[in-house]
Parts: sequence; C-alpha cells; structure tokens
Amino acid sequence: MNRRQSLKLIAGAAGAVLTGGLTGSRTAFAQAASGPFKLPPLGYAFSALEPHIDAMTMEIHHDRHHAAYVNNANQLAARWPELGTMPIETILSDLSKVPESVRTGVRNNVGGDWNHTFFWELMTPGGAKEPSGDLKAAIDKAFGSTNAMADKVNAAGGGRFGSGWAWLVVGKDKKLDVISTANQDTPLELGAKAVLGVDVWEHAYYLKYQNRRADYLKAWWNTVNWDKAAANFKKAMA
Ligand code: MN3
Repeated sequence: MNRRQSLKLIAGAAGAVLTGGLTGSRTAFAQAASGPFKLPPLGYAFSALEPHIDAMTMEIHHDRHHAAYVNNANQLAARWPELGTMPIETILSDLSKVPESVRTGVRNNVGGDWNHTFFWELMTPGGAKEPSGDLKAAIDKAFGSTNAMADKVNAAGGGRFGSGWAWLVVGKDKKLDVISTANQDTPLELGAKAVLGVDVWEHAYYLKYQNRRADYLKAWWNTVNWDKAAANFKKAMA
C-alpha cells in the first residue's frame, strides 16, 4: 500500500466513525496508527461467541478497547524505542527495567495488549467443552475437578474489586494456581505463566450482563478454547 492509498483508507475509516456505522472499517482505522504494535485480528466473527458474549460487546471490546491499548503502546514506543524491539513478555516480566517516565503507561497499555491478545485466542466458537490429557490430569490433581477449578476462577474474578482479570496459571513451582490481577497487570510480573484468563472489566460484559458479573463468568466457560489452554499449559510446563 502506498502513502496515498493509506491516507485514503484512514479518511474512509474516519468517515465511517463519523457516520456512526458499526462496520469493520474501524479496525482498519485503529490499525492505521503507526508503530511496532498491531491490533491482531479476532480470528472469528464478532457474533461467533453468541449467546454467551454478544457481538456488540466483542466488536467494541476488540476494535475500540484493545485498539486503544495498541495505539497507546505505539505512542509509548515513540518515547522509549526499546519497547518496539524487546520481546513484550520480557518487558512485562520485569517492569522495574522500564524507564519510570513510561512505566505506568507500559504496565497499563502493553499489559492490556498482551492480556487481550491472550484472551481472544483463548476463546472459540464450538470446540471441546472440557480439558483433556495432561491439563485435565493436572487440574484434577490441583483442584479435584474442572468444576472446582472453574469455581475458584469465578470466585477470583467475582472478588476482584473494580477492574482486572482472573487466571489459571502455572506458578514458579510448576504447580497450577488461581490468581487475580488488577487493571491490566499480567501474570508475567509474578513469574507465573497463564493457562486460562478471563477479563472481568465491566467493558467485557456490561452491555449484556450489566452488574451480573457472576452470570458472565458462568457463561464465559462455554467459550473456552481448551485446545489453546492445553497448548498454554504445555508451554508453561516445558
Ligand atoms: Mn478488556
């Protein structure tokens, strides 16, 4: 794409925003911001997780909320160029190495980018309804059953005051654990590796569930991509 076409794309996308059309063109608009960070495509339709997560929530969550983290991350990379060259997981694993002038921004926006990318990949329409193999064996050993593990994740997400995430992680001791992080903090800075994670910010569920976070969490399990969770577990244990 040459510069003229690129500018035309931006103008077209801006027009779509101004006319209020809920079209896919806002994604192109969001991605037009230059820098090392890119908004990843969702990989399935906004409506694919219905009825558990509604299409409008998915579109706004991906195309506006996640896009905002990506755009902010690119602005931070303009101020601290190493952000664009270092592996994102290395940065998030030790935020003390990030210059203080950009540290909070990196924590919130690069963390937000990492968390959401993880989250989109962890969901899928259809697919296996429960874990199998090594992951199931480890869940049963640590929690007794998949349902008992899910109850712990739901309790962690329900108990998170304000905004944040609930996670099933492999800790430094290589054992499964359930944790919650605030805001866009990631398990990486705790030395933990995420197997499952669920966004409990109100923007993740409010249009459909309003204040019923518990109902959203219960429904969310229907969207889990257990193949991806198994791959995350295998990587974490390697
Ligand atoms: Mn979110």
